[in-house]
Amino acid sequence: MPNMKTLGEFIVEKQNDFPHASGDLSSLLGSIKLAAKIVNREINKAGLVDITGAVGSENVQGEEQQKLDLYANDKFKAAMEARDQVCGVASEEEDEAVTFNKDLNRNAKYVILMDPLDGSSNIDVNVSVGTIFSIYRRVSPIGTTPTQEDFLQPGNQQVAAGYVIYGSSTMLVYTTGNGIHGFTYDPSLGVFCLSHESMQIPEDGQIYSINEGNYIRFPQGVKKYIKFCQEDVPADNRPYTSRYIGSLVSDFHRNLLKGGIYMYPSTAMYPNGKLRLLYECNPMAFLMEQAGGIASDGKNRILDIIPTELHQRVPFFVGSTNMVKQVESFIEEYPEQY
Ligand code: P6P
Repeated sequence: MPNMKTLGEFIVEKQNDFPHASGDLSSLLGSIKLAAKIVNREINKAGLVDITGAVGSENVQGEEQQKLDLYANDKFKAAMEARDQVCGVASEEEDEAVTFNKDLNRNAKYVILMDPLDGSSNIDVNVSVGTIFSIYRRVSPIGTTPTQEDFLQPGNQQVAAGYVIYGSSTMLVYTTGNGIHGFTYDPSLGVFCLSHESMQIPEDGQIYSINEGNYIRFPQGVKKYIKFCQEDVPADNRPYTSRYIGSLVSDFHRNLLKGGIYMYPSTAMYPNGKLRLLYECNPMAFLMEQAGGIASDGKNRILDIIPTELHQRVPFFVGSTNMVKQVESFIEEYPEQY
């Protein structure tokens, strides 16, 4: 790799672009990097050790928790608590936000929200899964116990966001608001190396990602868009290709590189959509906008939605600008629920 640069070097280099940066965010990203390596090690041997399958409990979403869900949750929480930059963590796997009450953490200025292992039901069938994280500056006073308001901030207040994709290779992709950059893990060296600097998504794409098994209960506008994707119009590169892995991070990452749209609209089972605003949609929306794409709930910019509860769900449309705008126009033209 000609200009091999590690994630750590890149973070410090970019931090120097901000002369007033204290280095706390850089150190926080370093702790995420460490936790990602630990989780990656367990995922890569999941078939060999007793860490796959369900634990027999459910999370607040009512979803069966996988052993690796809880393992990843514990490792990322521990990594955050061990550093003095984070005063609290909200997680898909935790009913309430976890506040760290050691002085070390109470004086910290960031909170982090995360889905420690998204798509975990795919682990047992060896399909890629991911970690998603979102970082905010706290709004409560330094030195106090963080409050709900620290975690219920709109996505446009994020200071950083990213994901780890545990796939054919393991990558960490993040933004601090100055572009989106991808790093590929080299297990022989134990480092993440810069492999995709300043990623940009094509404004048009030919890939649409949606669980068409839910078609019958999709909103009318979404049904119209799916048929639009399937029309035989070679001059417009249609029909598009349908690709749906069932793992948000994997579908998102492929569409980011190739162009495309990921959609999780409201369905019969999830009338408000399935994906969670705070630790799935907001971080992915921040990343996508940094890559030149857009993200909405079908009508409104995801990053401008004012959260009301920790685990709230929203319909999610994210990807190439022209594709998201196209489905939004169908939703506007055909407002019927389904
Ligand atoms: P469905 C995984 O549970 C997840 O949150 C996303 O990673 C994925 O895109 C979606 O749900 C899959 O949901 O209902 O199509 O199985």
